[in-house]
Amino acid sequence: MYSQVFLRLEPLGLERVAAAARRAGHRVRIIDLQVCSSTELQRELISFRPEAVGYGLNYLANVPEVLDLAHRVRRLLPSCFQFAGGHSVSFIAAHVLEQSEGGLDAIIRGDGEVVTPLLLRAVEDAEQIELPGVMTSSGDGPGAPLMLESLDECPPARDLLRRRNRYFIGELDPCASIEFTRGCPWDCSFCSAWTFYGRSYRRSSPDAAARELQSIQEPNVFIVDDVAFIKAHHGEAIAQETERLRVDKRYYLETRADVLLRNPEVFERWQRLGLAYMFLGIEALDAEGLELYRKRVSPEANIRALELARKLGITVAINLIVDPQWDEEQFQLVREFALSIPEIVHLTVITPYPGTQLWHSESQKLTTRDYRLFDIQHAVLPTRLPLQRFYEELVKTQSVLNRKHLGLSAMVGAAGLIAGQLARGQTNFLMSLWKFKSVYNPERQFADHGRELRYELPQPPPPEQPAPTREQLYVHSRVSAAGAG
Ligand code: B12
Ligand code: SF4
Repeated sequence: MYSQVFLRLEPLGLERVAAAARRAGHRVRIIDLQVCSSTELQRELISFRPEAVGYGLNYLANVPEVLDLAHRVRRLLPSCFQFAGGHSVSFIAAHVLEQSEGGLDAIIRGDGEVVTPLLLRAVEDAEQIELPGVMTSSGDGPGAPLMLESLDECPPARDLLRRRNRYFIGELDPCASIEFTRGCPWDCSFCSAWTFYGRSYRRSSPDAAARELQSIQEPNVFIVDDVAFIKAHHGEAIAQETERLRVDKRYYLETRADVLLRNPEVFERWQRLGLAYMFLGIEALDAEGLELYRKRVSPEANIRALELARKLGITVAINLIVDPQWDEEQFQLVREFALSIPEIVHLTVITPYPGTQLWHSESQKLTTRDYRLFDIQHAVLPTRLPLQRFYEELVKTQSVLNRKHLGLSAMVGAAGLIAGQLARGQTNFLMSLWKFKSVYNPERQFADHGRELRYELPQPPPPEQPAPTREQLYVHSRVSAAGAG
């Protein structure tokens, strides 16, 4: 839902996989259904007649759409090899493969760059598919999923995307994306970033990162790292190369309060380089909530980080996690808090995603297993308020927060900026200002629970099953030597 209002960003993972396939000699096209219609997809399938189609499944909420698409493509091109990969599907590969009922031939778990060319070669040579991290109807391939040793290898095939001017985040319109690091050393209970990468942490070389930035045509860049600038010296080294190459852009990144407090110099340097927006996952206002989410940050540190960001002149957006057990009073407290600070406040509803520890502790309580509701804007756990009331309170709070930044006065303030964007033919930010009411709508959100259900998430683990060890949660179980430390 956020992607309909506040942002739409390029599919970097898919572009990297496309680059790897192209490097192996294949002719590759990308259709991003965020910006292309299904008619265009159909036309492309008929004219290009691909021998293989790969679907990006980073998001659980997209699983039903991909399953339906795989059947459509099967009917159109019966001998086409179809596979999927991405973050979310990596945790439930066997389940999705079975649900596809022959629509999908394989699912790649983990990084896609190394194994996709091997898979395509096996398909071309009509060999039996037995590759690490590749699941087929005959089962899982041997060994752990293959990791890309160096992030500098196969930079994303950005040239394959049409309509790049449709990607934006807020007023950073148009906006490209870049990856400086892969992995996260923390272990929050609601998050699957750390379980996906195991304990690995990889960094791009400063020289390659700066050159990639230089090659980007857009004036704005989203740095997609889970936690930016954990290693201050790495951030400083990229900054130095970026300065040397005289790259002039504006940036958006996501990081943690404690990282900002520990490494203020690197953020200050990037602010001078054009860092305009920063997203901090504050998640909870009290120590108890932070403990529950295993955030390993104190409420005081969170407040100090906000003060520091203000001093640095960086606009901050924070996220708070909504507990379905909140009542009217709790929502009121959050509204008051949000209005008392200048930062942009986002709310996301706690959701036990497969691959998180929360999935193992909370999934028995799920009120629904409809993939489409797993977008952290719907309640999939029991609510204390009646569900419709819960959505009314949630949307009321979100509209208060939204008005603070996208209301009339904010628009008047942004008039010059919008005029500049219009002059360059960019309308994404302006359109986003009108969309809020149609997307955030309590009746619509409540009604979403009553839609016809065709595909569900896997059954939760039985309560008597012992909690998995950390290692059992990992997709990438091998720690990469490259760039670690
Ligand atoms: C950047 C980002 C975004 C961007 C999306 C950009 C885009 N268009 O892809 C924005 C800010 C828009 C976004 C939004 C959301 N996000 Co997000 N996002 C991320 C983040 C931080 C990095 C993703 C990334 O680009 N990584 C770099 C690239 C290179 O890696 P990658 O995408 O994983 O791709 C690799 C593999 O997955 C695989 N692969 C990927 N695609 C394919 C395709 C094929 C065919 C193959 C073979 C392999 C393959 O190979 C790639 C190369 O190794 C991840 C966290 C993470 N570490 O993954 C969360 C994450 C994916 N997001 C998450 C969530 C919850 C959301 C939102 C639902 C939040 C919200 N309510 O707003 C929305 C949903 C947006 C939507 N479209 O529906 C969750 C996923 C939860 C889930 N299980 O579904 C994650 C894991 C964050 C988390 N910690 O929980 N997100
Ligand atoms: S929420 Fe952020 S800090 Fe916590 S594990 Fe996920 S990516 Fe890391």
